[in-house]
Amino acid sequence: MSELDQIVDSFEVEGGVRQIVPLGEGHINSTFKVDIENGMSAYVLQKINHAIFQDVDLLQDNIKRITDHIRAKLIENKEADIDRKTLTIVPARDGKLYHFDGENYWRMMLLITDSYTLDVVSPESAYCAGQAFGEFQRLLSDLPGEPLGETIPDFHNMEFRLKQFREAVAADPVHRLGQVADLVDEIERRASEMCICQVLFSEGKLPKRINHCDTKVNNMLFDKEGNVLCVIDLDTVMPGFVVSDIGDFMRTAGNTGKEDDEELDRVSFNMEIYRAYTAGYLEVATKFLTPVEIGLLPFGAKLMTYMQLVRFLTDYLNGDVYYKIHYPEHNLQRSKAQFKLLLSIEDNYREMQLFVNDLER
Ligand code: ADP
Ligand code: GN1
Ligand code: MG
Repeated sequence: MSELDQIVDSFEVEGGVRQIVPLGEGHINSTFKVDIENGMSAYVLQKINHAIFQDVDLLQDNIKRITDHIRAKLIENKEADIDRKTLTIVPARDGKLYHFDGENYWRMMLLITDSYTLDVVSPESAYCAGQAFGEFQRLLSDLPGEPLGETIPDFHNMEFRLKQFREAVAADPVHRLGQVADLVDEIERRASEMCICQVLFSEGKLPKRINHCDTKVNNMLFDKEGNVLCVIDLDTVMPGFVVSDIGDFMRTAGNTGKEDDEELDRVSFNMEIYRAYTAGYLEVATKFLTPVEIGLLPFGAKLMTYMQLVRFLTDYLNGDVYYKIHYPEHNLQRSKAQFKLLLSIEDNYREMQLFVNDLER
């Protein structure tokens, strides 16, 4: 029995393993597809990045609460095909929501069959994605019990991310600062504008709500017609500002190039995707957002692209300790591509604001 087979065997899985293959493009966890001999079921096995998610009990308890709550609502609404519309945790044989093998933490879920992740979406799919992330927030707005804990403290706190960045700049532990002085200046020039959410929050003008906090386009499963099936990657669902969830989708699906594109000319902001996603999101979310939150939606795209630039560049300066990289200068290339996207968002900003104003009228 291979090591991975043994891990699978510690979960409530029926039947023998046929094959285990890597799945997806995530930067944090290691994900595998597990096919079972009977061909009836398939699973997703994940090695949790324990250096990043340090409280695995909190992490898995959060996901259980979230998925149980969404499942109950889907049942109440008499939805069909519920196992493809929300994640289902497969418990370990000892009843726990994860398995610890002495070194690593593992978890299992049902694989959502006939589902796809997309890197490039049509405006129609972006519209559906906007509705789906709005609906995700709406469904979780009455989650009973204690507020969800922060699985990564200060995850989308811009002031905190800038503090980490400045520490990396000051320490320059692997002597890369000389190469990125221009990018450091560009970040500092925009720093106070980018901390506006923290300021509004401290003045009581901006609420926190349960957000997904990682609305990358590949954290959503689509069916083959391009309709949204299920929101996945629930590790970072926690209280935050709604600008996060509008912004990260724009940053990924709204980029005409790739997140780490080596050809910067391919990177620009796609206004068609912006309009479609914003319209879909607002169709659902207008009911619960405040005017201040609605006014900040275009800012979300700018903020999350800027925050990602700061996070990638911090990791580059620190010697690539956080994100998985596929070649030595990967985090630098990611930073350059995010900066190019940020410039394009800034060019389109006025039009983005007008679009939201017009929708609201
Ligand atoms: P990471 O945190 O590393 O991004 P994800 O939870 O997003 O990990 O999973 C990585 C990829 O695995 C996803 O982008 C998706 O392609 C695939 N995936 C994850 N969960 C499922 C699932 N339940 N059914 C089908 N595919 C899944
Ligand atoms: C990570 O896990 P994944 O690949 O969906 C990261 C996000 C970043 C993203 C950048 C826990 O997301 O915050 O925005 O990479 N997740 C964590 O692509 O840090
Ligand atoms: Mg993911």
